[in-house]
This record gives sequence, structure tokens and C-alpha cells, in this order.
Amino acid sequence: MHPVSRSSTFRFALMAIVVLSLALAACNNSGSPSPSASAAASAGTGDTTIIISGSSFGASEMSLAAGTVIRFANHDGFGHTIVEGQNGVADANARFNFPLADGETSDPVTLEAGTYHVTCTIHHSMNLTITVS
Ligand SMILES: [Cu+2]
Repeated sequence: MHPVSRSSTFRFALMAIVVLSLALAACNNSGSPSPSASAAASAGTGDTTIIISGSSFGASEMSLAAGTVIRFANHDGFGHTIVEGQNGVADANARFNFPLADGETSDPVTLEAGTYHVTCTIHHSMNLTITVS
């Protein structure tokens, strides 16, 4: 009798731990973008892929050299839009504005000198400023 009840208590404790860690993981995923996610891109010419994860571009600001080719890769489990604009609103003369499904990588965008504000029209808190010089 004793070993059985002890083992079921142990099993219950294990279950509680599993459920608790799942709840914590879900909490982390639905929260605001992780502050530890810093520069997803490196400066310089060439190709740079900006990873979208946790409804974040991985950084709020980036500096890249003119002529750099960037692509956006969606690693979230849902769709985004990649739009030149701010706070979910496209600029009147947006140089790019396209949907990006889960798992998709965008066509290349070649950066010209200047400032690019990038947002998502679905998730208005997604904002990235790319300074190109
Ligand atoms: Cu989005």
C-alpha cells in the first residue's frame, strides 16, 4: 500500500511541475518581445536576414551600409506584414508592403541611404528603424 501511494504522490508532483512549466512557457511566449533579443543583423554590406520571432524584429534599431540586401524571415507561428511605416500604419509612399506567412522568407530588399521605418500592420507594436548610410 505505502509504495503505491508514495509513487502516485510522486507522479502527481511530476504532473504539477510539467503543467507549471507549460504555463510559464506560454506566459513567456505571449509576453512582450524578449529584451535579450538584440541585434539580429550585423552591419556592413552583403546579405542580412532579419528574423521575426515573438512579434519582434529582434531589435528596435539597426545601422546598415547602403547597398545591403535584407530579407525578412518569419519564425513566428502566424503571419505578419512587412511594411514601411510606423506603429502599424503604412507610409503613403511605402517602398515595401507585403504579407509574410509563418516560415516564409521575403524577397530581397536592397537598402538605399536614408532611414527606413518598418512595422507590421497586424501587430502595431512591431517597429524597427534601419539607418542606412
Ligand atoms: Cu505582425
